[in-house]
Amino acid sequence: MKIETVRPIGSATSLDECPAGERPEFAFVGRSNVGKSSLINLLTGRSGMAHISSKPGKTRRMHFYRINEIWDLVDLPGYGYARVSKSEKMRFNEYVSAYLQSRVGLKQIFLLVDSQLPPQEGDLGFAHWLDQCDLPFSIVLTKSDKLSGSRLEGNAALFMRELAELGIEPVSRFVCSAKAGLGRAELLAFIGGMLPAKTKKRKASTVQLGWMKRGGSS
Ligand SMILES: Nc1nc2c(ncn2[C@@H]2O[C@H](COP(=O)(O)OP(=O)(O)OP(=O)(O)O)[C@@H](O)[C@H]2O)c(=O)[nH]1
Ligand SMILES: [Mg+2]
Repeated sequence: MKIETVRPIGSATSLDECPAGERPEFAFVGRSNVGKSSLINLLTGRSGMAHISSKPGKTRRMHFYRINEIWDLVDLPGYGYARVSKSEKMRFNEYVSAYLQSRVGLKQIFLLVDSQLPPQEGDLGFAHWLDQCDLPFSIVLTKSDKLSGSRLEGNAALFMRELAELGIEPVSRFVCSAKAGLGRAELLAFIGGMLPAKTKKRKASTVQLGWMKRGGSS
């Protein structure tokens, strides 16, 4: 999929503030500092689109972007940031979980996991919660440039095994590096495959149906 246009369409810290969900939506979620905003910049090809920081907890609001006027991408605030107060954490959890559970157009949640780490309780817990809510999600292993291929595969396999032991089967699994530009084509192809058929195609089938109708009555 070629990214032609990207525009911010809003940000929110409550369900009421979210823009109307008029398009198929794809959300990026994961632990604070896992690389959500960096990956979104890689996908959109706009380096300054989502704010990146070396300090965790940078993204505090839910940020919505419209892509090619066809689909919406959502950058969610990270969970598990230790320096955020308990009450603020609860508020994050409230609006992120309310958002995830109520958007009808939400096609896929990308749960980002740091490929450098062994399976983390927080990530497994979040995957478990998504599974319990019956929400479709895929795993995206981030920062793959930081480790060797064998360590990467080892950590990835370990994470998927832990999920399997919990009876959880994600829709798909991706490996990405925002730094090395890896995983972009795969993710965009996956998203593209979930979008409705193009208007052009729909027009073609309408024409054919009209012709068939005429043919049938003569
Ligand atoms: N080496 C490497 N560093 C990365 C990669 N992706 C992100 N980073 C770094 O990780 C840090 C956090 O990246 P962000 O994209 O801000 O992470 P985030 O998940 O949006 O963080 P919050 O908004 O705090 O939840 C930054 O210092 C990035 O430069 C990657 O693929 N490789
Ligand atoms: Mg961020």
